[in-house]
Amino acid sequence: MLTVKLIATACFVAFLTTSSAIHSCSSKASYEGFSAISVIPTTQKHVQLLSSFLLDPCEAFLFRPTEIQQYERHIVVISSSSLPKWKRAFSGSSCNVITNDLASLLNSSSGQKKSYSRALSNDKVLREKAYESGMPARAVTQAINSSHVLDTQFYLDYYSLVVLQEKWTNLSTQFSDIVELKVIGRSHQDRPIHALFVGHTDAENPRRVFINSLLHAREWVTPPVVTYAAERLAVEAANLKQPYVSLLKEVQIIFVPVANPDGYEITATANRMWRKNLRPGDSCAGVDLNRNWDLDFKGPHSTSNSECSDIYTGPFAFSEPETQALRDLVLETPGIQIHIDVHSYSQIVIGPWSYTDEIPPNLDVIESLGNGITNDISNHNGVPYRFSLHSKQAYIYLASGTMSDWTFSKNILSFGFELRPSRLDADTFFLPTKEILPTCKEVFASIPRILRAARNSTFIEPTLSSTPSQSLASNPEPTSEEDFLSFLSTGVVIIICVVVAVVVIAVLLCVIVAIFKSGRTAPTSMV
Ligand code: 0X9
Ligand code: ZN
Repeated sequence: MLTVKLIATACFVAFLTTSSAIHSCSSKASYEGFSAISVIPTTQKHVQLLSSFLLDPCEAFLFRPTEIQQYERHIVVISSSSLPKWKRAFSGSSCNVITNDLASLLNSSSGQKKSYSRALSNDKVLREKAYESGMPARAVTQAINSSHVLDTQFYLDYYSLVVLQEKWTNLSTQFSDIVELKVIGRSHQDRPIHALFVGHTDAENPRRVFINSLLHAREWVTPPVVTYAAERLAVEAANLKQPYVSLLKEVQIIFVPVANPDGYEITATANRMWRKNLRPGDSCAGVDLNRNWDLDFKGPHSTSNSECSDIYTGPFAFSEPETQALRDLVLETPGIQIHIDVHSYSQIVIGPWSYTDEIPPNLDVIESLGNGITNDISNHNGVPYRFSLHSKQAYIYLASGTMSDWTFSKNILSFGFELRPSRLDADTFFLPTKEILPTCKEVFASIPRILRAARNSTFIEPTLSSTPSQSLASNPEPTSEEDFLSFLSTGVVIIICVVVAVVVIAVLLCVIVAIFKSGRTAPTSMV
C-alpha cells in the first residue's frame, strides 16, 4: 500500500513538473489556457507536491515562497487542462478555483487606458460638485478662486505610465510653489524615473521623508496611492490647512511613484503578472529590484541566481540603473529620516530587518512608529493591517538584499508597506478599481504621523547588530571598491605565503644536500 502511495506521489510530482514546463516564461505572457487556484496544503503530501512545483524557475506562484509551509495558502497558476488533477490532489482540503480563464480575467481587469486626457479640470470638478450641492453660481466662482480641490476622479482607475507622468507634470505646474518634479535616473529601456519633491527645506539641518513604490511591476495599486499622497499634501497646503502647512515647512517629502517604469509598461501591454525590471538576459529578462541592494546581497532568503526566476538578484549589487538611481537619490539627499517602500499585497506594515530575525537597533522607536502607522491606516476605513517584525511577530517571509534593509543600514528608519488586499482574500486576485481611492485614503491617514516623526526624529546612527552574509561567498567577482580591496589584500597574503614556503623549502633542500655531502665526504676522509 505504501509503495502504491509512493508511486502515486512520484507520478503526480512528474506530472506537476511537466505541467510546470508548459509554463515556459514566454507562453505565460498571455495566460491563454491557464487557471489560477488557491490551495492550502494540509498534509505532508500536499507540501511535497507544492514544493516540487517550486522547482519551476518561471513564476508559478502568485507569491513565490522560499519553502512550502503546511496550512499556508498559496495561489498557483496552472494550465487549465490540469485543473481536475489539482482538484483531486487537494480534495478534502481547501482548493478554490479563482478563475479557470486567467487570460480573460487579466484582460478585463487591465483597466489601463492607452491615452487618457483629463476631461475635467479641477475647476470644472469643483463647479460640478458645488452646483450639485445647490450652491449659488457666484459663491461657486468665489470658492474656485480661493480653494484647491483634489482630483479624486483620477483615483478611480489604473493608468498607463504616460498618463501618470502627465499627472505628475500637472501637479508640479499647478502647485509650483510647493511641488517640484525631477528625473532622477533612467531605466534599462531609457524611460525616465520621476521624483516629486513636496514641501520646503531651507533649514540648515533638513528633515526629509522618502516614499517610493512599484519596484515590482505588477503591484498596480501602489503608484496611485503614492501619487495621491503627493497631490493631497499639495492641495491641503495650498488650502492653508493645518497640520500640513506647518509640517511641510519643516519636512520635505520625496515621492518616486514608479521606480520600475519598464516593468510597468510590460504589465500593461504583454504580461500583467510581470514583477522584475527589463534587464536583457541570456535566457530570461529581468532582475528583482527588491533583491539587488547590497545588504545581504545574494543572501539565503527568497533570492535566486537564476535569470528566469522572479526573485533573481542580478549579477552584482546595484547592477541595475533603477536601483542605482534610487541609491544615489538617497545618498545625495541630506536629512532623510524615514523611508517607506510601498508594495502590495498582504495588508501589513513591515519593520526592519527583512533579512534576519535578529533584533534591530532602536527597536522601541521602530515599534512605536510602526504600530502607530498601522493603527492610522487600519482605523481610517476599518480595513485591518498588521505590523510585522521578524524579531517578534512576522507575517511575511524573510528576504535578502532588499531596499528597506539597505536604507535602514544607512541610518534611515525604514518600513515596507504591503497594501490591499489581504493575503487571505484568495478570491481577490487583483485589486478592483473601486478599492483604489479607499486604499489611497487609508494610507494617507498615516502621513501626518510620518511627517511628525521625521521632524522630531532622534533616530540617528543605528549600529548593525549582526553581520549579513557576504556577497563574495556566492559571487567570486569583486563587486565594489571595498570588495576589490579585500580581494587584492587576499591576493597579497597568498603571494607572501607562497614566497615564504618557497624560501623554507629551498633552505631545507640546502640543509639536506649539505648533510648528504658531509656524510659522503667524512667516510672518504676517514678512509
Ligand atoms: O518579496 C518582496 O520583495 C516583498 N513582498 S512582495 O510581495 N511585494 O514581493 C517583501 C519584502 C520585504 N519584506 C520583508 N521580508 N521583511
Ligand atoms: Zn512587491
